[in-house]
Amino acid sequence: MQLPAGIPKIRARLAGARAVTVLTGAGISADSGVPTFRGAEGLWRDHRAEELATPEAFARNPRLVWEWYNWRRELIATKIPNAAHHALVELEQRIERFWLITQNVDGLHPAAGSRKLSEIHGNIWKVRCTQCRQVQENRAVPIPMLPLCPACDGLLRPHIVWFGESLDPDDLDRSMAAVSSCEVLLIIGTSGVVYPAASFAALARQAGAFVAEINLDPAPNPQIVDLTIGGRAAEVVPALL
Ligand code: BJW
Ligand code: ZN
Repeated sequence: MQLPAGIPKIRARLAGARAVTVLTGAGISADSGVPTFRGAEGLWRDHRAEELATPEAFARNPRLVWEWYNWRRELIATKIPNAAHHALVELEQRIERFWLITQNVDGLHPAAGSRKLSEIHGNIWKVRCTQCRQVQENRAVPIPMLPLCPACDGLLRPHIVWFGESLDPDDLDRSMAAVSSCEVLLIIGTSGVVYPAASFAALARQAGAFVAEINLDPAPNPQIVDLTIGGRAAEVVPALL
């Protein structure tokens, strides 16, 4: 395979960097077989994620929302991390100050071994009680309907950040600090339309970082990115090391 021309430039930046932050989106897991949100496979029974991933949708029809999550849990349970997830674990071990911010809820980064990590939109293998707010790991596939809290009998919901909900303040603070203090920001496999993650590239660049994007189908955004590489995450990311 002929490597894209930008790879040596990113390699050189990474080789000289003490602080590196990485932001990932659904595109990195697409190479493990997990469908992206805004791609052709992003629909479930004709519903878009925007219609199901809201507190209002859950209040209206918790069974429908849980059925969607059960479908995704079944699918994700069969998937494993790919070469891009593994390469980021290696990068974490090489770089003095490293932080990985993922929008993905599939748990494939921790499964690969990433530890310096914020899962800013939550994790599909955790549930939270709508009454007592206790968070628990739950790997049942499928989860029995409707799942109730063992402590208080309240309705359980996915421990995921839906549209209109705030991110965990500690995760957000940690991520903003990593974005505004890094020398290199790598943005891998995200459409960059969902906030606050969509603002991270501009924030890093304002703070003087070199910002590089890896995307199968990159959108033109030269104002906020120094370098774009068009390609599959599982091929490009390992080649950066
Ligand atoms: C490949 C590839 C391969 C394919 N290799 N690449 C400011 C302005 C406007 C609106 C807002 C704003 N601030 C907040 C909002 C509201 C809202 C928002 O951003 N709306 C926008 C859509 C306009 N944000 C929020 O509500 C957030 N909360 C918040 O900010 O609280 C405070 C607040 C609230 C309200 C108003 C103001 C402030 C919370 C957002 C949580 C989103 N969560 C979701 C759903 C989770 C459900 C679940 O997973 O179960 O998280 S949305 C969905 O999109 C999911 C993803 O993490 C997220 C990002 O998607 P991602 O990863 O980019 O995927 P895709 O599919 O879009 O893109 C894949 C990319 O990969 C593509 O580019 C492909 O080309 C590429 N690709 N294969 C490399 N092999
Ligand atoms: Zn409870």
